[in-house]
Amino acid sequence: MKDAVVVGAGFAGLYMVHNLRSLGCTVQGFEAGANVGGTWYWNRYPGARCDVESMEYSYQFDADLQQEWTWTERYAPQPEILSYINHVADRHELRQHFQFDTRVVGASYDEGGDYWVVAADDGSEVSARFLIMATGCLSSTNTPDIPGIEDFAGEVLHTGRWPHEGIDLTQRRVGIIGTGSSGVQAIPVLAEQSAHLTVFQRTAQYTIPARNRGLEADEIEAVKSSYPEFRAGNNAMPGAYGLPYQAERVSAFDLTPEERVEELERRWQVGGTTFMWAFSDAIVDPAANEVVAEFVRGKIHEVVSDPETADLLSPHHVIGCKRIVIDTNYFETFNRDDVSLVDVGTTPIAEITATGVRVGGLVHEVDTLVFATGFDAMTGTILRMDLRGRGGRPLTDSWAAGPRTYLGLSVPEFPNLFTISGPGSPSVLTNMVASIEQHVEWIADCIDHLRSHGLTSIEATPEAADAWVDHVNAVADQTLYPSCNSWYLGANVPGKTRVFMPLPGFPPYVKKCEQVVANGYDGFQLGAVG
Ligand code: N01
Repeated sequence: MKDAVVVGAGFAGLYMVHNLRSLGCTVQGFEAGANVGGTWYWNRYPGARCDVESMEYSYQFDADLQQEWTWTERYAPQPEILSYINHVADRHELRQHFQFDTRVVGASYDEGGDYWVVAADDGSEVSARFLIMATGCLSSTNTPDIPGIEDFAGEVLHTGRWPHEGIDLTQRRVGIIGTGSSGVQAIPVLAEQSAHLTVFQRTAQYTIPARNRGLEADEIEAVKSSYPEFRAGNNAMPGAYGLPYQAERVSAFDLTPEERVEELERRWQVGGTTFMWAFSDAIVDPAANEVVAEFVRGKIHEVVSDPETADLLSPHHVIGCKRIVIDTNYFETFNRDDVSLVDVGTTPIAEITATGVRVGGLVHEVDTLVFATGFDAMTGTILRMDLRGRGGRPLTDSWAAGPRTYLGLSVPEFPNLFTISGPGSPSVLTNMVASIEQHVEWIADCIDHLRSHGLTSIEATPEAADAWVDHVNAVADQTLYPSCNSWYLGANVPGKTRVFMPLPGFPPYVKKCEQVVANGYDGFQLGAVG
């Protein structure tokens, strides 16, 4: 029997294996892809890059690595992040612990022996004391069930499963469905690469200029010369990122209208998601939020030459309640003659035909159809496995009313199962790499504690999980996040229970995790077999 099975070889799985190995644990890793990288292995669509700055979006645990590795752009493109992850895997000899091209399809907990029996799609089974899901928050793609899709004569692509060899679109009329982060990044590049691009937009998007650029040697040096302080400062930020953009923030209504516009304009010129930090109440007070939203709508009308197109591209929901997006030339792209915008919010897509997409009475002819329709976020991947805890109870049953975890790390009735950046943890509201490191280190310390005390099981109590779910909801309810149809709520997947899944606020969360340990794993039941 192994000490642990780790599922996934992205940022989380690699660091988990690294730490377990340091404890002297035996580990079997499984990865569905052919190589390491996780989200950065799969999401290879044109224009893919991170929306957290490159000097922040990297591991903190290896001081030499962060000195030796040099990022080239403010926001790293997908190939550079993937080569970084490959470099880390080689540097720490992590690849050898994974079986690639292998998907975990199920696992059952053996109550008599305190271990998991994990089944993979190659028919193999492995037993392990601990089962650690490093499966990512955005790893199961969501493709809407639009009638006729199987009749389409051209290629159908999904941004989250882009062909590794790339695709020549120069002679193709391309249609893209979806204007979330993936669509907004891909659209300007696809417009350049294709003969014609048709964008099918259901909800207009608030997007802020990324103002991406090459990094200068002196700014890289400034961070590298004080990396520990830079990391500590970022980790004290609500989302574990954005230290350079911190500013004294006041309510929108403590400023004059002119001062409000000045601050928004300043942040618009700086670019990036920290635009939303202009006012302390931007994501809690609808009136402050509307000031920010109206500013962005004004920008859209400045950039887009055709007023009707500008209207259609102007969102009217709460800004930030769907994840804020950053872009390079997104709105500018709609000034091109070879780009069309189709509103599928008022009149939904009726069907896909052999030659295109029918909306109302009109078929928009395309040769290639791109789904930028996102993911069954945070729970999709775990729930697609047949996970069975105490008494053979399936996780799908346990989570029927939405994910129920303690700290986003542990599930009652599923002992010795850990979820890295699971629902109920800050995860997608943070710099994911920072959140991942915090979770991995917590899990590794916990396993070390159990082993050194001769214990063989840890399980969240139902009371602790219920209180935690209430806490996550209460924190989210103090914000405007739950006010629109976002994937944070599961609203993008038909039939998915609507529950706000991530927890806003990284520093208090970290403190809580530390307190739980200091209080003897408060909220958990620890046990020993036999
Ligand atoms: O997915 P999304 P994504 N008909 O769910 C539309 C991270 N990420 O892949 O808003 C028509 O955000 C849907 O419309 P609506 C990041 O966390 C990060 O873009 O539901 N349209 C929406 O426009 C991000 O938030 C980076 O009305 C349909 C789009 O598809 C997360 O991944 C880059 C439809 C889906 O948007 C997910 O982003 C990329 C239908 N039937 C991703 N169904 C960076 O770091 C769905 N849509 C920069």
